[in-house]
Amino acid sequence: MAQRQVNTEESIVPDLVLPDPFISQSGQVIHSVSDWENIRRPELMNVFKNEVYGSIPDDFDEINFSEISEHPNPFPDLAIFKEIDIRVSRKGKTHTMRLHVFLPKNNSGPFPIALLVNHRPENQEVEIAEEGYWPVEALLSRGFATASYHGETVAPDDASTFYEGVISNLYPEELTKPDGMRTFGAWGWAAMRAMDYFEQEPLIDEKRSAIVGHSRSGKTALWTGAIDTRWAVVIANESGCGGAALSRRKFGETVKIINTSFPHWFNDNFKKYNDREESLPIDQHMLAMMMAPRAVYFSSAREDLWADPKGEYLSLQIGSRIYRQIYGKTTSFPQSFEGLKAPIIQPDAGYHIRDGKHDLTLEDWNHFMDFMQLNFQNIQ
Ligand code: GTR
Repeated sequence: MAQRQVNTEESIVPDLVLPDPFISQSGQVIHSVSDWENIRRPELMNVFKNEVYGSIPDDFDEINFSEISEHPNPFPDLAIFKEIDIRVSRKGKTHTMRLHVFLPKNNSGPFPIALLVNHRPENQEVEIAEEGYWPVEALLSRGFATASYHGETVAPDDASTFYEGVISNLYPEELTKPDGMRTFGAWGWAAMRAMDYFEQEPLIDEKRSAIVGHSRSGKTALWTGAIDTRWAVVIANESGCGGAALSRRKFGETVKIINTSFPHWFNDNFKKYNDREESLPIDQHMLAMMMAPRAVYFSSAREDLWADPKGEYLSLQIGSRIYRQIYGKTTSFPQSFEGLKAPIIQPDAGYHIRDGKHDLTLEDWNHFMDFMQLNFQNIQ
């Protein structure tokens, strides 16, 4: 039923009137890094937490990492393979999540790392390591370590059971809060625990880390990258509505459609904006800005109209003002989306659009690797 209301006609996209990132709630004009970081960024983070994604509680009593061995190493010549159980306790209860890690074998570390948030079929984490979705060999051959976890290791992707993981185990009080932790919070929490693991692993250079996600996991990567500034590079592939794409364009998937199909993804407050995108106090260009001064990358596919490729591009193009106006950089994007020819691989913010459908492919990763390499080089 919802499908009938979907617009994929550029000619009927409403004129864009976006909330101003550089005017604070009290009307103050934001010019400096200190005003941005102390006033406006925290204000916007609160709005995203309260009105859109819900919280990611970060308190727990204990965390430990144990290496297990369930699968054989699929790349014994190329990689050191680690299957890690991350065990987290809070108030006498425990949740255990699984992380898969590949480290280049024939070089000396510490290695820069890309973490993939996975939502492809469960129990196939190691199997997918051979496909374009998670091209482990290609990553290793360019000197990157890589890791992945499945969303279901912390929260089932199901409206009636999503809390039967880390939420009911460790943070049950979140369930009754209208701005409480839902699946994006839980999936992001898992990425933060993966980062906790990276920080104590001598072979990983966690200062050179990227979080990568496709589609619903792209939305997760963005919200996690906003909350957890330990990620140097944040990459969202075809993340669409509630991810990279501007909600006010109402092109492809809309706030109402996503909240109806996936009521467990965003917090309860976000439902207020069903069919009322204009009343959102934020739009997704502001989420892109939350990554600054770290680096952010969006990507789209031409046939993926459901995710609104142009809306994904515009939010980054508009959001990239943060690097120029606040951080004094030269980062910018061509005015015309339609005229884009090549991937934009540059410091701070990058983008590509490729032919084809909604998917995460080796072609996408090749551009991500170029972007990571360039941006990791600039880290002290
Ligand atoms: C779709 C959903 C999108 C996107 C996608 C995916 O059904 O409408 O927002 O997240 O799933 O994750 O593949």
